[in-house]
Order: sequence, then C-alpha cells, then structure tokens
Amino acid sequence: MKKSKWRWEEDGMTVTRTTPWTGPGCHNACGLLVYSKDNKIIKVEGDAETPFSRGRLCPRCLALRKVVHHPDRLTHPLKRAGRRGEGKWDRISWDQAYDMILENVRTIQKEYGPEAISTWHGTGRNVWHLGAKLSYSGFGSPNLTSLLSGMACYGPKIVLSSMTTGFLPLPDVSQMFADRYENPDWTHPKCLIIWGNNPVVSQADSVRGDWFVECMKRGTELIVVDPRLTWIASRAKIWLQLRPGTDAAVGLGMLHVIIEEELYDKDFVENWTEGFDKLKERVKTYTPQVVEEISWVPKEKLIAAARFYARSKPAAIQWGVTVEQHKNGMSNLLAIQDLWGITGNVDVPGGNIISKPNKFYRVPDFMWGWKDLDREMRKKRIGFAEYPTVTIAHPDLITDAIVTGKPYPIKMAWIQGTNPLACIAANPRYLYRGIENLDFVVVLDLFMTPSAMAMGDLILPVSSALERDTIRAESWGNAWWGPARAINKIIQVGECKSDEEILLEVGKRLNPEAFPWKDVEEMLDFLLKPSGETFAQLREKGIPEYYPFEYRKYEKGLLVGGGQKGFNTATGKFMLYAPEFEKSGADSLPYYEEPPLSPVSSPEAKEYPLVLTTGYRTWGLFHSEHRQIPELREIQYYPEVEIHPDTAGKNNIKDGDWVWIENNIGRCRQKAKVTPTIHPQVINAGHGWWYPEKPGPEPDLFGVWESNVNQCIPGGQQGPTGWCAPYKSSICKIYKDTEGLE
Ligand SMILES: Nc1nc2c(c(=O)[nH]1)N[C@H]1C(S)=C(S)[C@@H](COP(=O)(O)OP(=O)(O)OC[C@H]3O[C@@H](n4cnc5c(=O)[nH]c(N)nc54)[C@H](O)[C@@H]3O)O[C@H]1N2
Ligand SMILES: Nc1nc2c(c(=O)[nH]1)N[C@H]1C(S)=C(S)[C@@H](COP(=O)(O)OP(=O)(O)OC[C@H]3O[C@@H](n4cnc5c(=O)[nH]c(N)nc54)[C@H](O)[C@@H]3O)O[C@H]1N2
Ligand SMILES: [Mo]
Repeated sequence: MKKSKWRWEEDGMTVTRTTPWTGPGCHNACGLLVYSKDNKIIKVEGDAETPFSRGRLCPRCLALRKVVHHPDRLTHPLKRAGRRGEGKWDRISWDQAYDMILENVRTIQKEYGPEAISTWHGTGRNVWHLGAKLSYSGFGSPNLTSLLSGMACYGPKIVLSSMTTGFLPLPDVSQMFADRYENPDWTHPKCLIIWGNNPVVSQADSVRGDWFVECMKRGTELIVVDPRLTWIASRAKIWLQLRPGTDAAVGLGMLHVIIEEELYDKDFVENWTEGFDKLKERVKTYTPQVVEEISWVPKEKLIAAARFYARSKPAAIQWGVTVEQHKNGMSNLLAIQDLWGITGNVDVPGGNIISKPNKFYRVPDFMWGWKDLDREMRKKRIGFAEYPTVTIAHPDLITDAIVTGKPYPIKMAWIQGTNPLACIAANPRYLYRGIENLDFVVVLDLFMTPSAMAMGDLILPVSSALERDTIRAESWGNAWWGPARAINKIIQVGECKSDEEILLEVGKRLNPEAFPWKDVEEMLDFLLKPSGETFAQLREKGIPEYYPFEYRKYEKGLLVGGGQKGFNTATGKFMLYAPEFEKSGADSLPYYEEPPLSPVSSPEAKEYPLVLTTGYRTWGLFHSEHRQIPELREIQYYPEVEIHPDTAGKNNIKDGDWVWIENNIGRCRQKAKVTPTIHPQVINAGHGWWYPEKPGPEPDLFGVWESNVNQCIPGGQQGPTGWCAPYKSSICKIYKDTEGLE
C-alpha cells in the first residue's frame, strides 16, 4: 500500500483511495481502496490507514461493485411517454432534458410564481447543499424541503443544541484524534448510555459502531435504553426496556433521582448552567414510581441506571434518531442533554464533547444560496411564520400544500435523493393523492423507484460515489462530520452525471450569474475556500488531516468569539431549558406527553392494542435502497416484523408467516419474526420496503403499497415547535395474512 497516495497501479489494476459518501446512501467517511480496470470496479477493500474506519467496512461497501454495475441502473435521461405512472419512457439526450427543465420552470415561475417549485431531499446525502443552491439561486424558490414528517432526523438535535450548548455534543469515543484510542489525552467513558440507537448496525451520522465496541473492550460499561434486546443491549450492565415513545419520562425520572439524591455536579451546575431551579421543580413529579407506570421500566432499574450514570466519571450518552421520532421528540432530547448538563460530563475526555466545526469541514450547507432570495420571497417559505426554528419548508405543511393547494399550490417537484412513497413520507397515501396537482416532476436517482415511477415526468440518471469527483460535503451548521475528504471519480457508467454536474448545467441555464464556475472542479474549489485548500490539494492528501482538538473549551474561551469563556448560547451558559420554544407556544422545559396514538391516549387502542415502533436498521439495506442487490437482500429478503412469542401465539402466528399490521390509518404486510427480544406488547416493523422484482407501472408501483409500514404512521403530527414526528410510536393489531398475496 502506498502511504497517503490517492491513486496508484497495482497488479494491472488502478487503485483509488476514496470514501463512499453517496450514492448509494451512507453517512460515513470510511476509507476505501477501490480496484478498477477498463472502466470496471473489480473489488473494494477497507483502507487501514484511514483513522475513521481503520480498514473496517460494512457489507454495503463490500457490495458496492454490484450496486455500481447493476443492470437496473438508470443510464440515460428518460422522458415520460405515456400517462404518469404507466411506465412508458423515451430515451432523450441531456440537452433535450435541460431544455425541458428550462421550459417548464419558466412556465411555472410565470404562472404561479417561483415558490410553486419545491425541491425534495431525503437523508443526509451529498446533495442537500446542491439542491439548496438550485432551489434558491436557480428556481428562485424558498421551498427546499424533505418530506420527513417533522424533519424527525438529526435536524432536531442540531437546532436544540444550537440553543442549549451552541454546537452538537457527541459521546467522546476518540473520534477527534487520528491516533484514536492511543491518544494520551483521551480516556474511555466509564459509563456509556446508548439511547434509542443501534450503533453496530446503523453506524449513523459519522459515528461508527465499532468505536463503541472498542470502548467496551477498554472497560466502558453500558446502559441501553431500547424496547428491544439488541446485540449491544445484551451486553449492557443495565437495559431499560421502555415503552416506545416514553423516553422523556425515563429521562425526567433519571434527572429526578440524580437531583433528589444530590448526585449532580454542583460546581458545574452553579458556574456553567442556566435553568437548574426550573428543572429541579419540573422533575419533582417524575418519581420512579410515576415513571414506571408511564414507561414500563421497573423503578429499581431506573434508579440503578441514574445512580450508575451520575457516579461514573466520565460518562457519556449516545442518542439515536429514535429519540426524535416521536411527537414529543424535542422533550426527549432536552431531558437527555440535561443529564450530561447536570452531571458536568461536558467537553471532558470520555464525556459528551462539544464538536465545534473547524475550517476543515466548513462548507456551504442547506442554506447555500438563501441570500439570493429577497425578503418577500423568503417569507413565502411554507411554515416560515408557524415554525421559526425550522429553516427549510416544513414537510407536513408542504405536503398539505401539494394536496390541498393551500396556502398556495405547489406545481413542480425536483426529487433528488429521496423515495417518498416508499420510505420517507409518513402516511404516503396522503401525499400520493396530491401527485396529480403537480404539473412537472423531475427525479434524479440511480435506480427507478416507486416514487420515480409514480411521479416522474423526467428521470435523470445520477452517478454513484465511485463515479463522481466531489468532496464529502455534508455539513449541518453546527455539527461534526469528520475531516473533509475528496471523493474521486473512478469510472463512468452510461451517460450518468453527478449531482454536481447537473446542478451546474441547470443552474447556468436558469441564472448564470449565480453559477459562475466553469466546471465542477472550480465549484469544488469555491466550496473548499474556507479550508484554504483546492480540491486538487485535498485529493493529493489522500488521508485526511485531523484538526487539533481541545477539551474544556468553555473554560478556555474557545467556544465564543473574542476569547470569552462559556458556551456559544444566548446567555453564555449551558441551557438546561430552551426559552426559544416559547415563541412557538411550546414548553421550554422537558415534559412527558403521550404519543398521539398510544394505548393510553387513543380511543382507537381498543381495537389496536399493540404499540408499534418501526424502522430498525439492518446490515444490508440503507432505507429503501439495495433491494436489487442479491448479496445484500439475502441478509433480510422480506420485511420482517418482530413479535414476541406470547403475542404471536395469541394471534395464531408462526415464525415466517406473512402478517398484516393494521391500524386506523392503514395497513401493510410483513413476515413475522417471532423473537423473545421484543416486549410482548410491542411490534417492531421494518421500513422502506418495495420490491424491484415486481411490476413497476401503476397500480403495482413495485409492490410499494404492500409492505411500506408508513401507511400506519400518521402525518401532520409534528411537535409544537414543528420538529419531530411519531415514526416510532404508533398502535396496531396484527393478524395472519390469509389473502394469499405473492
Ligand atoms: N417507518 C419509518 N420510516 C422512516 C424511518 C423510520 O425509522 N421508520 N426513518 C426515516 C429517516 S431517519 C430517514 S433519514 C428517511 C430516509 O428516507 P430517504 O432519504 O428518502 O431514503 P430512500 O428511500 O432510500 O431514498 C433515497 C433515494 O435516493 C437515491 N440516492 C442515493 N444516493 C444518491 C445521490 O447521491 N444522489 C441522488 N440524486 N440520489 C441518490 C437512492 O437510490 C434512493 O432511491 O426515512 C425515514 N423513514
Ligand atoms: N444499515 C443502515 N444504516 C443506517 C440507515 C439504514 O437505513 N440502514 N439509516 C441511517 C439513518 S438516516 C439514520 S437516521 C440512522 C438511525 O440509526 P439509529 O439511531 O440506530 O436508529 P434505529 O435503528 O431506527 O433505532 C435504534 C434503536 O431504537 C430502538 N427503539 C425503537 N423505538 C424506540 C423508542 O421509542 N425509544 C427508544 N429509546 N428506543 C427505541 C430500536 O429498537 C432500535 O434498536 O441510521 C443510519 N444508518
Ligand atoms: Mo435518518
């Protein structure tokens, strides 16, 4: 291996050092060595020199060759020939595609105003900043969005942390140092709480699961808060098997014990936090007994967990998306961050560290181009007035606008890196009703998806991560995404173009002044400007450089400008509550509220007695992707719904049976996985399911209506601040499928 080189020849093959950050989907900058020859990928190996992944890879990277060269890849632009959804397409040239876009955009801008054009993204991919730029500077529309109800992924954490600590806190598992576990300043957490997260499988948001396992090997003991006995929960010192959606109650109960027993860090609370007295008052009623009744967590276990966390120094908490996927998600988050706040586990080795971004990964984010819109146009953003902390068009309100035409009609959708009918939208049949109101829909994807089939008028084939020159460019304002890395083009597939190339071509045609770069490389140089490097220089580095990281930055005056000590918040303190929420009429302290559909709050629960949580991640699949790849599909061929043996028995269901999951919103069918690892009253269903092997044209849409569990998730149930939604708290009944569908 050639140290730090980015490309070399070996055994008649070209070896390229790169990172897989989308497409297909992934959140991490693992190190790849990609072997290619004659425009074909031969194999993908882990790069042992990359500190981020140290040579380890998950199955999706090992199967990347199969994704890239899959026969179903979209390889040239397609224009709809028949009716929408009929599956008839004409192959057209890129120039014809660009002309079609220009013509439709101009017509819609003229007839309805630019705000009638909406750009949709999915999870963090290498497209958010590009779509923002296109929407704001190209289309002239403020309606960039994702159709994830309540933006219930990552955004809530970012927004809350910007109010309470200034920057997103992460558990310190040595990720800030290139020499990792050997770094002399670092120490492993004595206690680590894994809260609503399954890191060894999902490796979400630039945090790899094996980092936790390495800490466990060094002595870290775990508390896991999860309704399921996951691999990592089975290795925990304490497992809190809560009822889905009661996280805030569990958090408040732990805070209650820590405050009552005076186990908190008095010095840190007094000197560095704001709102302790309010919090103390708030937690009074959340006694372990009350919390047991709400959450099903035995009070002895809750007390033991609170004591173990508070007495362990240092201790850290890793929080998953689950915490956000309830209507009450902001309270869940606030309760959790107050735990590290009052125990002083803040920015210390092995605690929750403040991951202030630095010049190595500060690139334009989803606000890129926003300044190109005038004040009046900005205010037209759907949800602008209702939800001031949500800085994109509000997903649920824009879905309403598509369906009802209110407050104004949405006429064009630019769908880039999302598959709403199969995966992201709650209650997708509601969105589906609005499709006919859209005059023009462009889909940019690697594969034909149910959403592309149902909605697309123009389909643009995009390059995978192995076919594009770019930077790992995601950056959500105040969060850490690891050092910037070059993503290097290795091969060309068909006539595919990268999202960057398409942005430049379309942007130049719509508004040349806002897209002054002659080619993608020049645009990447512009994006990298804050780092002082060009794309070519970044690429030449091969292995990313780590920026020096310091602990206890609030004590050293490193978080606020001008060398002032404290946190980068309105008061300079670690905020234990969020006064900004009051602007939306929401409570600024954490509180518990029943999910909108729950056995306690819903009259419907008489008919649907089981609690439904959804969307557990699996090794081989990233959301609705990878269903075409046999090696990955083999890991879970059909969607599996986890059911406790007692519950299965009562409902006459055997392992492997097809069962219907049904509630007052809709139903879907999945295969029963009968397992004692789930609570008897909880059902755990997979998400993102469709079947590329089934017919695409309407009405089948690749079987999307069969197994997509979001048909049982209500839309329009965002929390009072506009953030968070109940993807992981619903109700249902289950029964064996006797309808014989195949
Ligand atoms: N029930 C339930 N539903 C959920 C969840 C859950 O837990 N439960 N989780 C939710 C969460 S957290 C999220 S983030 C969403 C994710 O939802 P989405 O992001 O919408 O995920 P996908 O459905 O996989 O859609 C991604 C599409 O983008 C394409 N793609 C991948 N990479 C690229 C790229 O670089 N460029 C372009 N142009 N296209 C690309 C893929 O081929 C795929 O068709 O799902 C949500 N849905
Ligand atoms: N392989 C793979 N990796 C992925 C993805 C993927 O689709 N596939 N998606 C990516 C994306 S966008 C995201 S957001 C992340 C999410 O990754 P994670 O944060 O790990 O989220 P999940 O796997 O959805 O759920 C984590 C755990 O929460 C538990 N859980 C369910 N309901 C509740 C509840 O109410 N409370 C608590 N405390 N726990 C509950 C589940 O049993 C599960 O074990 O994964 C990312 N990584
Ligand atoms: Mo997500």
